[in-house]
Amino acid sequence: MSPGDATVAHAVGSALVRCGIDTVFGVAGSGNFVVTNAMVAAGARYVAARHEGGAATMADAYSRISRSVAVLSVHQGPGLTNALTGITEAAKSRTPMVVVTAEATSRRSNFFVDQAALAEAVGAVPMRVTSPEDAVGQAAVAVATARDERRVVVLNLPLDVQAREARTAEPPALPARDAGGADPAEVQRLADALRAARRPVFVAGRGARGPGSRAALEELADRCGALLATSAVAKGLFRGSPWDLDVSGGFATPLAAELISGADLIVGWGCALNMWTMRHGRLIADDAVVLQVDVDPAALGAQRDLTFGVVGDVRAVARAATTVLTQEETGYRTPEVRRAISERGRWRDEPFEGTREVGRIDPRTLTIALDDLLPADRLVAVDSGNFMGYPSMFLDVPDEDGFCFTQAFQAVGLGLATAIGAALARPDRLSVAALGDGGALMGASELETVVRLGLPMVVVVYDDAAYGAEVHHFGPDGHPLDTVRFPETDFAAIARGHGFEALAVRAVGQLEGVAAWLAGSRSAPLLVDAKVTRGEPAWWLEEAFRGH
Ligand SMILES: Cc1ncc(C[n+]2csc(CCOP(=O)(O)OP(=O)(O)O)c2C)c(N)n1
Ligand SMILES: [Mg+2]
Repeated sequence: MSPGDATVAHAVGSALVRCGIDTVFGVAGSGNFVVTNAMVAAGARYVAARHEGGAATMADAYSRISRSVAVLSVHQGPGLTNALTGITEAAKSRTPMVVVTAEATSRRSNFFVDQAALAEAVGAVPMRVTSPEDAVGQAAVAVATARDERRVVVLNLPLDVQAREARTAEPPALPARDAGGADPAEVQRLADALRAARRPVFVAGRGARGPGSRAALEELADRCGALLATSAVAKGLFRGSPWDLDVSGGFATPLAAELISGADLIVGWGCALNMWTMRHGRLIADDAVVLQVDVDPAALGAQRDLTFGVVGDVRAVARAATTVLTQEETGYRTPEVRRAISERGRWRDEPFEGTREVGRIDPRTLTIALDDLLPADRLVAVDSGNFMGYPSMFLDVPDEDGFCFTQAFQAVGLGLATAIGAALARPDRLSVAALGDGGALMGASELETVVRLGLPMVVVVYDDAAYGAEVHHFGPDGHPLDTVRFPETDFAAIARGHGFEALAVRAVGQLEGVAAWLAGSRSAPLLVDAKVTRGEPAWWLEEAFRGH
């Protein structure tokens, strides 16, 4: 017995683990110490982050790649407010996550803030443990809500309730929600539309990342002759298919953009078809039929006007539609299209002229060289900024678990924590964090975490010594740019100080250091401070600013 074992805090912690939680991310303070230790005692793995913002995004990324409910544990008040950006990203992305947070009992406490209102404000579901009698059941409901409704639940643990004597109880068995089989009439309508289409394109999103969805979508696409694309969050889903167009939207290759805009029918599968994925609608032909399939009725048409929507789970609806379409159609799958995809399906196939600047490397040249060097079995996490398209477009990934894109809130600074959480979910893969210099410094508190956890990770900083996004957006109009430009930062020295191996890269030849690290023991992580050219804005940036 440890002190605190008889308390409500302990009972809640062990109940969460009995409900299936295996990993907890957090920063331990007095208010969440007992509940966190109870989770560890019950068998959960605890990952200590150095900032709650890092912990929140690690939990989010871990959940996305492991497809399990993650737990974030934070101290009352500032522990929760520090985590809010990451919680908002997770809530917007429908990540199943439980935030276990202590809660100040008295308004006189410095730590007091209206935590339920904070949760509500960022799209999370506030819950509270209210008594020893109900504590275990309330913990179980929090996990079930996160899991079945794909929500972020903020489970408040008031300090006075935490300290009370627990009533022992097993968490109630909560039935899992129905997997979302669709109305047969809606499936028929979908099948009819697919049969009538001459040039159908499927765009799969986050809701298509579940087990079995790829196979179900490919089978249906075979029946109607559809080409296959994804939104950025599902990048890699159709890797290996000859009909894979890769990502639709700002990161789409010229060929993918041309083929998607030539479609006469587009189906968003677990995909909102939002302004990013559809380039503000420009990728949709005026007379194209636009359909959407989603488990959540409220998601249908929320981002885009539809011809019609179908409520249901992606895999279930795709399978049901496949049974209706008995005959295979050529659809969009002509020999010319297949050849074009094989010849021009990747960004690397597009010729470009690198920008030149003394002592600096073009970001495309850099990324293509890294793509050649890094093992194919990789997991790429990307931060936000002008640079972000280069790793997203030029680093190939093996499947949908090879890419973790925490960009629903478009926050700078989440990239490193994303790579850490994803790496813990897939330790068999090389995790690659692609960051701007701004995002790297914003998330730098977790550099120590990478080293402490012994993660053999590669961190690439696209270092232009600036908030490049702002420089390129405002610079051409003659605005003063002193607020968004910075002196050179020696990221290699910062990283070495944490225990990384590190090198600065100004030319392709200097990437030999990366090859040497890959061939070595990888006992310390590697940071590459790539001093990138600053002359040109990235071509997706204009798109980004249109979305404000
Ligand atoms: C948390 C947060 N703060 C500010 C912004 C606005 N913003 C968007 S991109 C950017 C610059 C990021 O700089 P860096 O990481 O160096 O990438 P770069 O644009 O230079 O490639 C900023 C400040 C944001 N999106 N999120
Ligand atoms: Mg920068």
